[in-house]
Amino acid sequence: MELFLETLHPDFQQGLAVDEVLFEGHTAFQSARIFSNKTFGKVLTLDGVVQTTEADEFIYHEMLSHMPLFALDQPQDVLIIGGGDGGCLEEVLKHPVKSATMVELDPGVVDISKQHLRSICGDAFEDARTELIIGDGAKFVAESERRFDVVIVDSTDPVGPGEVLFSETFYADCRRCLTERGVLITQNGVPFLQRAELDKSVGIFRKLFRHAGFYLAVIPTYAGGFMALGCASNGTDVANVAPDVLAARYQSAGFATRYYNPALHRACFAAPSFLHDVGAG
Ligand code: AG3
Repeated sequence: MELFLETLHPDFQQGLAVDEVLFEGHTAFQSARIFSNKTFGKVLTLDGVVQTTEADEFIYHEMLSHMPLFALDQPQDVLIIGGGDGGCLEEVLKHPVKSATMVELDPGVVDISKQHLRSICGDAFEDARTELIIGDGAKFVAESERRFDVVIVDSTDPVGPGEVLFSETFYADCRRCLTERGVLITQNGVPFLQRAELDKSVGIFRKLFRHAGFYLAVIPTYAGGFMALGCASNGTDVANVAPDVLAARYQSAGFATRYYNPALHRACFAAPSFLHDVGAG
């Protein structure tokens, strides 16, 4: 049996049995692999790190998208930075948004995902509301004149091409691209193993935004405990949307979710004590 061993953390590794290799190669930016595993279905890895799997992608992608979208009344325009597998985009498009713009650096990831991961992206790339821009997300938010109600950073970890997506300049540029009520959501790693990364991002959010924090979700193949998702906004307190408002929006949404729900929306902001001083410096 071949075993895929993730290379992300210095002293801890997760291994996934490789049933069948469906793609293996180099894109212009990174090495990519798609293989199947009996428990998790198809698995996408980039530079040796698990990015998504058919079995647990719903947790991550629902929590990235439905948290900001249900926190707002009729959100209009959404920007996704990264997210080339299309899983986040697919969840965003379940809402009646006007547009969903994705800026992805690596066209190779989009291509292999369309080919092998349709169960994750569905027809999201073909949706009339989708605009796919192949390019540098950091440059896009630095230059764009467009404004978005939601900006979601579905990045890789802060090594290699994803590193700039964790900088103060980048977050300030994201803020510039938000509407007054707009919400920024970021992938912020598994805090038990990547605490420094979360401290840095939340510390910057506190400087830049009126509401700054993070929430937690358990995604089995982002191994090492719960993952933190950063959350920042000047006009919307995502953690404290009134329960009846959330419930009403969720009920009228007309689609089912498998992880996200209105009770969890508020509960996932409750952090264990060892994370109470995140971002304190
Ligand atoms: N997004 C996040 C992958 C992060 C994995 N990191 C980790 N285990 N610490 C990947 C793209 C999914 N759409």
